[in-house]
Amino acid sequence: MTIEIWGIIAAAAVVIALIIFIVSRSAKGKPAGELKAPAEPQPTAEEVLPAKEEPAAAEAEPTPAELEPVPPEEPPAAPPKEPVRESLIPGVEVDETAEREAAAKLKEARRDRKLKRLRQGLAPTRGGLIAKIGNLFKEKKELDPAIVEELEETLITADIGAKTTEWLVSMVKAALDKNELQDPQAVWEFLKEEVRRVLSVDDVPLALNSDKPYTIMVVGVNGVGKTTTIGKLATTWADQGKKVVLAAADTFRAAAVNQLEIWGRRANAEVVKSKEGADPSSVVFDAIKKAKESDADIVIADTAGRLHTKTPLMEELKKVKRVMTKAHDAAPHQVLLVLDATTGQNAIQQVAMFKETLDISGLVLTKLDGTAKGGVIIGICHEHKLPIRYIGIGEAKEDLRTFEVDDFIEALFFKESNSEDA
Ligand SMILES: Nc1nc2c(ncn2[C@@H]2O[C@H](COP(=O)(O)OP(=O)(O)O)[C@@H](O)[C@H]2O)c(=O)[nH]1
Ligand SMILES: [Mg+2]
Repeated sequence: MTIEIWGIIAAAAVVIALIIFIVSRSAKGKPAGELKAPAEPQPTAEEVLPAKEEPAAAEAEPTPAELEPVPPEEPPAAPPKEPVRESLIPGVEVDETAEREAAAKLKEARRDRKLKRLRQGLAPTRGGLIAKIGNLFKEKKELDPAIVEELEETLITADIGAKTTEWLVSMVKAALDKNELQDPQAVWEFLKEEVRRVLSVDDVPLALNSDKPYTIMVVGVNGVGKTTTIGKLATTWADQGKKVVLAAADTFRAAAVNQLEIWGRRANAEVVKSKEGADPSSVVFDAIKKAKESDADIVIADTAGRLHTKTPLMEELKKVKRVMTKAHDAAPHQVLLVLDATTGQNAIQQVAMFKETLDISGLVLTKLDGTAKGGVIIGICHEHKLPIRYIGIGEAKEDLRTFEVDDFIEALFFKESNSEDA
């Protein structure tokens, strides 16, 4: 029994030893734990996929990277750039100064051109009135009592108006009596300064940004240049970034509306209009309403200038003005009266006529380029004490100028002998 048990045990031991031997041989060199390795090929495969994607991504990148080959090449290119920049840095400072100087020169050149153009525009008037006054003094080295009479004659024939002539002559006489003027040149300078004083009426620019919309009513008799002035103002302001609405309140003639529409297109400005013969005040009301809705900066109302019709012009204009105030409390901010310089003293009477019914806030004197009667500006300002806001010295947009008294005086009293350009 014992022998049998020991035999079984020995046989079992041999079998176990054999199994261990076989197993250990089949799993040669590998730790037993790695039998679970079959699970690992999956991560390995997963690792491959990203590895495959990576090259793909790397391939996708090459496109930008293809452009980037330049940068790797650029670094070598950059260093040469830096030295160039470095060498430019001192140059840049020099350039800035040069640029500033060039800009100043350009500005001066522009101003010279502007003044020259103004002198050219005023040439007919200068050739008339001012040349006559100049000649009066040129031949005389000493003051002659007859000079006052001659001056009076010259002024009276120069469309300055009787009142203004009388006043200027009395001023010269008084200065002569006080021995303040020693020679003809001094009389010339005295006149120039008196004219400057007369023309310096409240010389402030329109406060376009003071309210929105800023509203301007433009009035004047037919043909003086209202629509043209409005068109020039609208294009100038549009160029400055302002949004302008035009009210075609000269409903009397269809042509007037068309003319305004042409300017409106140039200025990219909305033109509010109605049927021919419609009530002008309703057009202006609509224009202000539209300007408010569209957040426009400026409204300019063109009006009719006929004098002899069923509806009296002044009554109609008064109504337009009233309705403007209804549409916007502060409206109209300006009532500009346009005058044609070629009409001479007639323009002085027109101011009186319009002033009676409308609160005129400023004047526009057009067509100075085409008349020797521009001296009327002195009469207008002396008699009516109203500021000249703009002057017209031609038909182009830039020929409507903000009135600047000093430039105007220099251009008007410019002595032809000073230069060949005027
Ligand atoms: N030479 C010149 N012509 C002007 C000037 N202003 C307006 N005009 C011309 O005068 C004419 C009448 O102008 P318009 O605007 O229709 O006058 P409105 O009837 O008052 O609207 C037009 O032929 C304009 O071109 C100016 O400053 N110089
Ligand atoms: Mg017109």
